[in-house]
Amino acid sequence: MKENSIAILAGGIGAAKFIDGVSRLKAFIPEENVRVIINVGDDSTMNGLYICPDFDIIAYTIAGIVDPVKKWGIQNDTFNCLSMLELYTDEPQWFSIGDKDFATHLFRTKLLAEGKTLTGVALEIQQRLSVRFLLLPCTDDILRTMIHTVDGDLLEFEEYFVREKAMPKVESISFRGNNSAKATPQVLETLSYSKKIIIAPSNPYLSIDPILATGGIMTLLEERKKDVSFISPIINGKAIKGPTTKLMKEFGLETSCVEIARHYNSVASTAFIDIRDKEKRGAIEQLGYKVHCCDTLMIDASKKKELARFVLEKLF
Ligand code: FO1
Repeated sequence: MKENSIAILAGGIGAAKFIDGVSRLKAFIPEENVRVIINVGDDSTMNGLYICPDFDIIAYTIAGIVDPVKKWGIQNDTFNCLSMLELYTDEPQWFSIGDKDFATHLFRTKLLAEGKTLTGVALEIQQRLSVRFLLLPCTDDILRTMIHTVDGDLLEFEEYFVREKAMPKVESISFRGNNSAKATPQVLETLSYSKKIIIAPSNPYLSIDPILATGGIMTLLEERKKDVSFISPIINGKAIKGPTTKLMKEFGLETSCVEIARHYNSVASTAFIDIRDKEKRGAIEQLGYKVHCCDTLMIDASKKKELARFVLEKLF
């Protein structure tokens, strides 16, 4: 891979914001030098269609068509198909898919039925959306994030996150398929040859761990630890979005960026934490990290661009 090439390990919305920031730095890093390794643990089949939420969120964001408020789904979408489905299925369609979004799932399901791999489908979709970063599912095998609640329920990711609004207390998380799910050759090549590897500010437990659980990835990152960095997904003990700190409390963990650093300690050696957590710098340095403090709260396009620029300038 070329000099300033990067591979970004990415989950949902937090990652999409950072990647969007990188996409606004074309002069700093050419698009062909940016590759994104995407979590597939949220994927599921609904109404007979194959849904890939993390891939779609990132693809729509980079293509500039993501819903600007929800940060998922397609902007200005309508929901006629969904309401007709509710009529037919006589049950609430709790996973809200818009009419334009349905086209992505129909197209993906058709290509998979024709024998294409998830990676092959991803390449078709990103080409048609004129996305010039290379977006790669972490595996072409089945890998599903499963939530074990303290009440003994076993939920698929979107059942937990959307249907139950991430309310159930979580006892543990497991990854159905991780004993057989293997990283694709494209992912292994990307993680072997990208100059730097960045773990995006996603939920470590729900979005990054499934990627690390994919056969071949953890070992590769451990070998390349000196070239791996993470961006903290929490600021001042609070998650910017989603259940990261709620999970940390339920797991009895300290809700701080220091705990995030502990979580990634075997695979990363550089930490980007928020300026509001600068007093945590010493504790993270004691874990062996090189630490940079910056404003990681990506409230608008310029903040996304600033964070991306800060990170890339520190890494190259
Ligand atoms: N998130 C919600 O909170 N409610 C939804 O109804 C919903 C629908 C949805 C449809 C397509 C898609 O790609 C994402 C969607 N999301 C929805 C977001 C998604 O559940 C999560 O943001 C990611 O899976 C987390 O990484």
